[in-house]
Amino acid sequence: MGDYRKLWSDLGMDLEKHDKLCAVLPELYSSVYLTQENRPEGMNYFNFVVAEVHGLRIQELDEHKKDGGKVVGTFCVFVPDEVILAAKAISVGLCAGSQFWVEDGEKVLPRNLCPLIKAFMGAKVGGTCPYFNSCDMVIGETTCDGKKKAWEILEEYVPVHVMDLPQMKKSKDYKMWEDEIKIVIEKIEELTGNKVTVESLKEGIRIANAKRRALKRLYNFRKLKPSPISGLDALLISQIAFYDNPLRFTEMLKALCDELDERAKNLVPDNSKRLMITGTPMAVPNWKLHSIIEGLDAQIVVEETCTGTRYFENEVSEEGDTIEDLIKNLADRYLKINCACFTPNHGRIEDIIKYAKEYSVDGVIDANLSFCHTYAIEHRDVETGLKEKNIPVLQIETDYSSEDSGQIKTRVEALLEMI
Ligand code: BJ8
Repeated sequence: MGDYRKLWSDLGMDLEKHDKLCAVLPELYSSVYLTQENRPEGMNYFNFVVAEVHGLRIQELDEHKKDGGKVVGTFCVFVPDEVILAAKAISVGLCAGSQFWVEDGEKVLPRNLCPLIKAFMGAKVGGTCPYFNSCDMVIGETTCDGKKKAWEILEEYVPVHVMDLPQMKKSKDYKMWEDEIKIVIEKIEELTGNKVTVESLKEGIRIANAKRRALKRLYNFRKLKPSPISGLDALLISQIAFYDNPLRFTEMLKALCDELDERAKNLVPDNSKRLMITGTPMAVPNWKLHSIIEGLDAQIVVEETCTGTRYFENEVSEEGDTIEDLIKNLADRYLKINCACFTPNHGRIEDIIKYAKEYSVDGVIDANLSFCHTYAIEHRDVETGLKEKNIPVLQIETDYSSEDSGQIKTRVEALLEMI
């Protein structure tokens, strides 16, 4: 990575603390990712993105801001990127996946809280995330209680707009979500000074749909036996989707998929077990479970998570002549996401069972971040649904620390022996 200290300092970051993060990340990445054998050539682009994660992309955000553009941070796959794109702003996903940020998060939040929330808060409070410090505004949402209350504290550090996400999917909730999308459009227009028009919103929809299509194509390769790409690599690509330039990301992913097309012609069957991960999102650089599991005789072939299928399934329709038509299309697509914050949430169990079949999985790991109550409670339904189909399931509740890695490995080994 080049020298970006001036840029980071201009962003008001704590350089000394940030140096500590920069010292551990490359080592972690190289031990988890670069030790994999026979990776597709197309992964070189994604290696490069990680190597420059706090460098080149931040410089791009800086140039965009110097040209009068705005940067908007998000934390949830319910926030419609299409609207941000339509106002010519850049959207970056700010969910954080490292234990490094947890300590600073705990300075303002209770310790017994989901590590994802503590980590994103710590990244801002400690001044160690250049993405956060590039944001002109962040968009929160009323999903779980932890996030909902965290916005009140985050507002002391950065302008926050909170979208009121319904918790049910009745017809009135669709109407409510349409209203929330209208409000966020106004907010973003106000921030950027750019009007969201039918044409610009359609363009935003096209860009987001193309990214979804490319991710879906990637996931389709994972249905093959064996998958021509590791679960670790697929996870990394999904994580990068949240902050890379969407047009470039889509092109690079398409190129990787073209390479996988070739690979798919010469697959050598193996006996590794095929697993699905379902549960809470894995924000970058949370590669903990994937690296433990794929270090054993198993391959993760699908993630029913927000850093997996929930991010790209279902496209937004481009049909319509008015902003209202397009807003309705957005609401319809986004409310198809099955997050445990909704009640009831039977659609998620149906999705899990559908994917288990489509990806020919031998077992499922229901992986939830500690203190995430909605997903923890929903485990019972996940287990019941899978048991009815005779699909083994293992529940793992964990955080970002490595203390329980040995124990997780033992439990996954036991699952693999059983299947
Ligand atoms: S759509 S999963 S991204 S809310 S922060 S709920 S892990 S306690 S992230 Fe999420 Fe949107 Fe739903 Fe997806 Fe639990 Fe932690 Fe809350 Fe979390």
